[in-house]
Amino acid sequence: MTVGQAPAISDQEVAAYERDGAICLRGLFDMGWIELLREAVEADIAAPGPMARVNTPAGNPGRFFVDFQLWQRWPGVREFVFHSPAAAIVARLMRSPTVNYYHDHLLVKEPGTAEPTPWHHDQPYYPVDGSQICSIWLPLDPVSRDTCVEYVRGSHRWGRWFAPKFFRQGGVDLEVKDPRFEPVPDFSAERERHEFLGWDLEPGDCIAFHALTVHGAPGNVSPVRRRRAFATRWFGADARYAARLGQISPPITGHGLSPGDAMGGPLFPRVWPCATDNTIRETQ
Ligand SMILES: O=C(O)CCC(=O)C(=O)O
Repeated sequence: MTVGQAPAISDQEVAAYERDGAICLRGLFDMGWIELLREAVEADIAAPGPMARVNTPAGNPGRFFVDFQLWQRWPGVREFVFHSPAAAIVARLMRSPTVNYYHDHLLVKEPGTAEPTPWHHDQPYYPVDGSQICSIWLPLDPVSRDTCVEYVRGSHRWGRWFAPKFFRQGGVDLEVKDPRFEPVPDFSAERERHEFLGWDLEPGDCIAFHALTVHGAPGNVSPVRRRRAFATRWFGADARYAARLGQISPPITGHGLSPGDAMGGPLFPRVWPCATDNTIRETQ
């Protein structure tokens, strides 16, 4: 497993992340990391955590399973958080001198799952302000473009905040009262108005995206292929704890932070710079 120096991320790739709000990075995670996560994911499906949910109604084909905070229960995931190339990747993309870990989100769509992931962006779910919040969406199975999460190019720069939805049954509103939030449009009906980004991915590839980039995903219509995705969320130096009016997700409590505090402490640990050398080289 590559704990040492990871492949380079170019200035052009950093600029593409900043411009588009989502970027595909090829082959940055070797199969050792993928196997470690697959093992943890199977253990988690067999013994889910307290926030796990099945978003497929009983009787429907397939199964859309989600869970959170695997890093707190499975040593392989903790190893990934602290020692994989992920922290260095997001430090480089966010141009941040430091990275703290936020949380993880497992999203498994078994073969034949019809439920889409509703259009949304992530930051309205979070009690966090700041522009340096980045996710890595890491598929543990091959994913084709027509099963991949799709991103609305540049939407992180619109200055709009859309009301969050639970993922169950294609999207159910959270109880939110924040006057900033507007209803999320049906972007599937606005194909002509926007550019949508999505990719064919192999295990080892990932998508890095900004917390305000609008995205959604189709079901997994493959009759045979699973779609196991492990998403991790990371803070840069400008992230601050913020009070939100209404529900947040995931509901992480016990951190002791007050509005305006930098994100940190044992629940949001510093992972970059780290003790091991997993520096991402800077190239032209
Ligand atoms: O995997 C999916 O279906 C959606 C992923 C997602 O919404 C996220 O990582 O924020």
